[in-house]
Amino acid sequence: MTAPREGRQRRRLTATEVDLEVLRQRALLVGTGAGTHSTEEAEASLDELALLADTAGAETVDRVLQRRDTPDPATYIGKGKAAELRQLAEALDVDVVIFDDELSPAQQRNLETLFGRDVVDRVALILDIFAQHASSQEGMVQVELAQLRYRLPRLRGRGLALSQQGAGIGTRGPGETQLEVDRRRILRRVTKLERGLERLAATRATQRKARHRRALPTVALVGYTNAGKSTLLNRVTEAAVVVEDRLFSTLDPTTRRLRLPGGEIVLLSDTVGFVRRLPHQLVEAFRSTLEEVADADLLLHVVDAGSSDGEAQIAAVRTVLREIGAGDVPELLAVNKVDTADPDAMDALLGAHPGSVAVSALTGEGVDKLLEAVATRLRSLARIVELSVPYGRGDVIAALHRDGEVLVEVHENDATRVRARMPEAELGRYREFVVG
Ligand SMILES: Nc1nc2c(ncn2[C@@H]2O[C@H](COP(=O)(O)OP(=O)(O)OP(=O)(O)O)[C@@H](O)[C@H]2O)c(=O)[nH]1
Ligand SMILES: [Mg+2]
Repeated sequence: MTAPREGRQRRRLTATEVDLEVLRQRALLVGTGAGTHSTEEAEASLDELALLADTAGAETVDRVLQRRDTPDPATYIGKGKAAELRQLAEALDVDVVIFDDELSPAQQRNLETLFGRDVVDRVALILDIFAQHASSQEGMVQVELAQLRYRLPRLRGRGLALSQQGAGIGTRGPGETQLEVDRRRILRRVTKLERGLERLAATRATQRKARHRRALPTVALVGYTNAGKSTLLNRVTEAAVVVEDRLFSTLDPTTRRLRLPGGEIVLLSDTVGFVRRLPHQLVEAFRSTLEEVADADLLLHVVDAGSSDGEAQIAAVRTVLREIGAGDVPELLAVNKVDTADPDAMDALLGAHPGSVAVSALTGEGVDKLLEAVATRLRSLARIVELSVPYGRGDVIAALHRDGEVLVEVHENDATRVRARMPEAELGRYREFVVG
């Protein structure tokens, strides 16, 4: 790890952060074109990397786009290019070289040796930001787990931060290397964190079930990081979620009750924002948080119309949604920041996405219309109905379980009373049993 530059303030780091941290370092960004199909897309990804680097506290001094279809197994980029980059890094006196893709442990090691500087990849950078922003117990556990899973294969020859805390009496067997000790310690820690997360996930699942029993429809805010999800939640509910002009402000889900214009009460929840190629270690670690999204009745997808690549952000969000099993949840698109966005960009997004609504979460413009649209969509999706089914009509009860979601089933004197969430389309078949 490079020594801190003089006069630069450094925050105290946790052991797991030490070799990921890129705070206030001079950074050289290397675009790789990974996962992109054109130079423009690769540039957009590199723009995003610059934002991520900035959020992590690094200062981007230069950026190079080095497209490569098949990465070199040893150094990712070719040997000649690597030598050029080394010269550039030296000339610019950078502390860290950040690659816009995931590097294999060997590639990272080789590049560090070659450059004589820290080399960080996109995954480590995003993990670092998450580590800085996590504040809840669950959030911190999720991030640490993702970091450890990332670090484990990269242990060899790295700082071995954990070993610096002392291996402890009794942990070192005869002939055992420090590396093995470290690996075992990390594995134990991973297991412990996983257990902790399972418990937290179970609590979350219980809460979710309780919400289901109350039969309130749930709407999940999703979207690219910095799109304005938390601002919108704050605008329409009494929530006081932190809003900031930086990436990944929100890591922990917040849920609030919201009264729609028609009087229906729904639960609206805010959650972590997405980016292109969200590291799989994070998606894995945040699975229980993201399940809230997959479980929602409706997704309110917020897109920042002021960003230069709104469409690409929408696509990136949908990719992550599919990854977390939320690809089939109905979605309503809120085209946000109408107060400042370029009207042409606004129109393009609205035109390309029928049913989308223009809003400003900041000024409140269009928000009433958006809530109307949410209410209409929810009504078209499912209704919560009370039915009274005479004993002897077990076939109807079975059909209800098949067609809808039975929320409550109570046995009364001469009939079973059922509260169920049903798609509007199926409702007609049960008309004669509906009460109230
Ligand atoms: N001009 C304008 N700015 C907005 C609007 N909505 C949000 N913002 C700004 O956009 C930035 C990000 O807003 P957030 O609400 O934190 O965005 P988010 O989607 O929750 O972001 P993450 O939690 O980081 O994923 C803040 O600076 C907001 O003030 C809007 O309608 N108009
Ligand atoms: Mg937020």
